[in-house]
Amino acid sequence: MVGSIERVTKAAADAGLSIEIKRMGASTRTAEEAAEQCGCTVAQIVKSLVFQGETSGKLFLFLVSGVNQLDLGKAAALAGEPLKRADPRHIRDETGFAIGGVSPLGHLIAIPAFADSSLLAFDVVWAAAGAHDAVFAAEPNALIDAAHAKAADLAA
Ligand code: 5CA
Repeated sequence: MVGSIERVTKAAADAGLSIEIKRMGASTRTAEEAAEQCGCTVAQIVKSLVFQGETSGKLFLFLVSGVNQLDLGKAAALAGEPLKRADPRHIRDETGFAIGGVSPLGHLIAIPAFADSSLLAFDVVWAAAGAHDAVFAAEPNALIDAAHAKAADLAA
């Protein structure tokens, strides 16, 4: 997707987060693949999961540790409405990213975001950077701030 990686770079810079995007030359579509490529634990991979409000139709972003499952009840309580998995095309239209490369940063349209507080236990976490082989490392607090996300208990 043309411009996706550049959007992540710009959003990070605009938020004062210094990142270096790495193209791995191999798939980082899943948390397991990303961990293998980054040489980190799966827990240090930030999944960027997009859900849709059943009432409003609005999208919500949940940044979840690779080892955790999003608790939909907790997520719905934070969103203020029941949630369902978002349609991949809708995700692409609003974030500008295809599934497997959805980044916490640089969406086309601002999306309310929440982050799994268990990510805060690490010195460094890795997140997708807009393509299926692109990642970047960041200190979790700095990443969560740059993503304008609210840290919360999200894990099932
Ligand atoms: N690049 C990796 C690690 S940073 C990554 O993007 N992982 S991810 O977990 O954030 O993205 C894959 C996620 O997309 C899956 O965990 C799954 O929740 C979601 N997903 C996969 N297929 C679909 C689909 N058809 N519709 C909606 N979401 C999907």
